[in-house]
Amino acid sequence: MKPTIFSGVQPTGIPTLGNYIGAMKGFVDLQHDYDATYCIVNQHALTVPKDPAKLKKQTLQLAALYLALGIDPNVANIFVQSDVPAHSQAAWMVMCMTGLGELERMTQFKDKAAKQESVGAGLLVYPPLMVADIILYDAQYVPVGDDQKQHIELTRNFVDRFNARFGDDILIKPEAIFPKAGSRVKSLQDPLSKMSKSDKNEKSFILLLDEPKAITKKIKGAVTDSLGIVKYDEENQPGVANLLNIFSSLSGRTIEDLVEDYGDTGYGRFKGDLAELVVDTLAPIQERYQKLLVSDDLRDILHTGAQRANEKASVTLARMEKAMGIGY
Ligand code: AQP
Repeated sequence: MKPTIFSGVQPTGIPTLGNYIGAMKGFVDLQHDYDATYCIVNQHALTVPKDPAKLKKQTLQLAALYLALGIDPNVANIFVQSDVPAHSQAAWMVMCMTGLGELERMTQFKDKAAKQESVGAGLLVYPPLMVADIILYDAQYVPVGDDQKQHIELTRNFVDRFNARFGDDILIKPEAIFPKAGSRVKSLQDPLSKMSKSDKNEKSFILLLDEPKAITKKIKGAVTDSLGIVKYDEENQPGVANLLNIFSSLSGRTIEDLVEDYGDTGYGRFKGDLAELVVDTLAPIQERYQKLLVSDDLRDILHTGAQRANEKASVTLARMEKAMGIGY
């Protein structure tokens, strides 16, 4: 039997190159070697106010993008979180066994709460929903970006606590899988902070559907330094290090090879080649996406995916409920 993986992305807009390199590229690369389940986590998207029509549209857009990236629905299961009620049912049990202090310590909660005028309780209890997402599919591995480290740790601690209290091996303890390069792609304008689609500065991120011209402009305008040497030095040259990670992830070339190639030739050729690489990587994805978005198959794929996910998730949920004494 293949090992199991689970991961998800929020339908909060067109994903960035950071989402792709940090997580979604791995979804495609790993699908044949693992029993893979990939979710569109639309309930997570409710943790900060969202326009309902936009959320619906973005859910289908993300489904089309999953497929356009190369996820094969006959190989990996793709579904929408809200189609599987077990996620919120299991999340309740997770919440009841998670300390308030643990949740208040989550850096993503602190960061996101600081940006809101009024903070909904969902923002605080979003990590237990993520724990539920993962454990319901008996996931052994979770391909994610580095910003999710703390949430995976929370999941692992929860599984230990649950199994210690109710019986060994009821839940599977997952491990994170981070990409070799680009586990945290940085903003093109502030290489000390994460590339995020919600960044107010559009020059800071590349969206997977950006036009070639915009991509080239953003990469050529990426903040670097005045040293003019292509070298991997996160501390003194964070902008260049970020571009090297992107280059290495998309080309499959090692950082050492890239450094040797571009060395002290300045940043012009380096940025130009990287822009071309990003454009060439995204062009076929964009072409497939446009066709998939209007295809009748999209809803059928999600419907079948939800059925499969419900079957699997209800088994784990029943195990959890039995262990906790829910039912009579
Ligand atoms: N910059 C990044 N580098 C590497 N990985 C990243 N991920 C996100 N940003 C980067 C990974 O993408 C997956 C899906 O993320 P999400 O849907 O939970 O969204 P997010 O992390 O909230 O992404 P954004 O772009 O920052 O969205 P907004 O601005 O809406 O909050 C995860 O595996 C994540 O690690």
